[in-house]
Amino acid sequence: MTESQYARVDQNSADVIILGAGPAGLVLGNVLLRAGIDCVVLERAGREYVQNRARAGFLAPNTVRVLERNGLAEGLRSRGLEHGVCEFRTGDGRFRLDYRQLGRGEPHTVYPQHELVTDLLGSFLDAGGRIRFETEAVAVSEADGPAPSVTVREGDGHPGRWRARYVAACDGRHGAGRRSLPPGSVRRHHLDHGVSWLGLLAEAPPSLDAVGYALHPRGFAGHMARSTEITRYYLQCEPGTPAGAWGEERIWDELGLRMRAAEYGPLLRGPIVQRAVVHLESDVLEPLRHGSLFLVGDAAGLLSPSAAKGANLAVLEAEILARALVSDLAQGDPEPLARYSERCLVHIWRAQEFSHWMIGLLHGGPAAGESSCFQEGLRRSRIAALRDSRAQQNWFAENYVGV
Ligand code: RFL
Repeated sequence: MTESQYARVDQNSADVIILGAGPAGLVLGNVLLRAGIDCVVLERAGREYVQNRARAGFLAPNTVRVLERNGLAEGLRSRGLEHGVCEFRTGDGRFRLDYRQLGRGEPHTVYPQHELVTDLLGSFLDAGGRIRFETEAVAVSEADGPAPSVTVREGDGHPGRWRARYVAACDGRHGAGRRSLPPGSVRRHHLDHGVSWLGLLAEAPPSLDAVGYALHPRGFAGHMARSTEITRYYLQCEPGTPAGAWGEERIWDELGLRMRAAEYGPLLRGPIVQRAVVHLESDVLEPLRHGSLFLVGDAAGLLSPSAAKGANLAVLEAEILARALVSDLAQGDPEPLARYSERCLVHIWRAQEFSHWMIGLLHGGPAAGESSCFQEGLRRSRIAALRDSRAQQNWFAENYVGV
């Protein structure tokens, strides 16, 4: 489309344009709105889709504190469940870690991400926030100048353009924020772990009162409660396996086998209501800024789901950026904005390091094939250290709930 065609479509503006209504975008929007900063959220999907997309569930104590101090924790305080135990099952037996009693002595709060998003959305709209659903950001332009713009495609296919002082890309790893970075402006550090998980959501109560990590010669299996009625399971599968490849019966049989249900108790079965293959990949972008364009949440760095850190980092980064934007726009102090990238990267690399350690614990390491028996030896040794060493358990607990 030419400049003159754009001139004919509506010109919209806000001080801050937020791309994406996930945890990052909605925390950012809420904090900015409460501080009186003019902002708008542009979201590709419809409201119903956004409110029903089941993903994360384990919130770190610091995430709860961030939400609390911004008045966003009412739902999770009343409906979230405290969680503090994980159980490891291997060919050498099983053991439990009550991580509430270890490290800093703090639990997780189990609260499904789509419920958190629903709460955040409700509070944003109640406070008069502006959000455009079914509005896909196509590109961010002129980010190296003082007036960046975002070209969009509305739900009915019409193009549009928004102007802002700043753009916050909270639109995930495939969003317009990342796509719009000029080549060479930002470095991407990427690691493919060579492992895939079939992520399943079952309409079935949890089968154990702990996060379950099962290490089996046939592959990893995981169990994580989402509520008293819903449980997330993971099954390691061959990379490239289509999500629909396995029937429900086979899934439950395989979960039972790998979780050693015959020894430790049966799994409570129910319909599988969602499934997706997640290939374990990690990346970090550096720096998290190009001019007036900032990267937040999954757009800033992708974490493998091995340690459940992604949504937690998204919330933390959103608060850091919100405060920095308020300093700049309301108080005329650009210093915190200048330090945004550096501050967040410290947290991101720490979370990446622990997630990577978890993959080593659950899978032995990125290398498979010829070195796999060596990797298996390392993995058994790591598990034994976690079972036997109080120092190792404290280290684990601190990192497991920390962001
Ligand atoms: P989100 O949640 O992906 O939201 C991005 C939003 O941007 C929209 N969007 C666009 N909008 C406008 N224009 C465009 N061009 C757009 N492109 C995309 C999308 O529609 C969407 O609404 O990113 P955000 O806010 O950065 O939040 C990140 C978290 O969602 C993610 O890190 C976690 O879900 C990761 N994760 C977990 N994290 C945890 O902390 N604890 C967990 O227990 C946990 N479990 C998980 C997970 C991720 C999983 N999957 C699906 C990879 C379990 C799974 C299975």
